[in-house]
Amino acid sequence: MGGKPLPEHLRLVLIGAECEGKSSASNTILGKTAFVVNNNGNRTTHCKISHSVVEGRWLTVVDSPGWFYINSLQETSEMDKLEIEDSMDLCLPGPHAVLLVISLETAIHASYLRVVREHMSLFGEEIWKLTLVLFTMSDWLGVKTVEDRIESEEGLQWIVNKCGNRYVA
Ligand SMILES: Nc1nc2c(ncn2[C@@H]2O[C@H](COP(=O)(O)OP(=O)(O)O)[C@@H](O)[C@H]2O)c(=O)[nH]1
Ligand SMILES: [Mg+2]
Repeated sequence: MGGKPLPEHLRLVLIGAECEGKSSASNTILGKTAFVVNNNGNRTTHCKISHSVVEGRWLTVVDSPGWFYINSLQETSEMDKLEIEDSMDLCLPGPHAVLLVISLETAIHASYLRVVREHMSLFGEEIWKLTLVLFTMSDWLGVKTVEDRIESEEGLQWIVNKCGNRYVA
């Protein structure tokens, strides 16, 4: 594989709407239960950092509270906005990559897309250069592929394209 070698200490931040699987994915990446997963009304309210050593490399992961998927930036509480913004500062000097977490079962209609764009604007346009889409809930796909899913959703194509066509499932 081409590209830059991985840094000795990799710092990642996970962002996205609520219930897309950010905390679950963060735990999977770290290989331990570091973050509380949403259930019975429990939700991530603060960003939180955790570390692990994976294949001999230091890994830092910041999990963040999401925005409600149909709430405009204006409708998101000031507290949630601050927490979402703080996620980038929690792993100074900043993340190597930002994972925008989207469930493969989420319908990416126009308002979902607008809400993603509005909340991403909290970090400035430059953030997109560091961002890749992390697709969760791949069990939902069945026999379809991630590529089928992207092709079927114009909004998803826009997001993936904005991330320089970087995505993982
Ligand atoms: N079926 C399925 N459920 C998942 C997956 N990842 C997370 N979940 C469930 O989705 C819900 C939200 O997950 P969570 O990680 O808390 O999402 P967050 O709000 O984005 O942090 C929880 O009930 C998880 O158990 C997945 O890959 N497949
Ligand atoms: Mg969470």
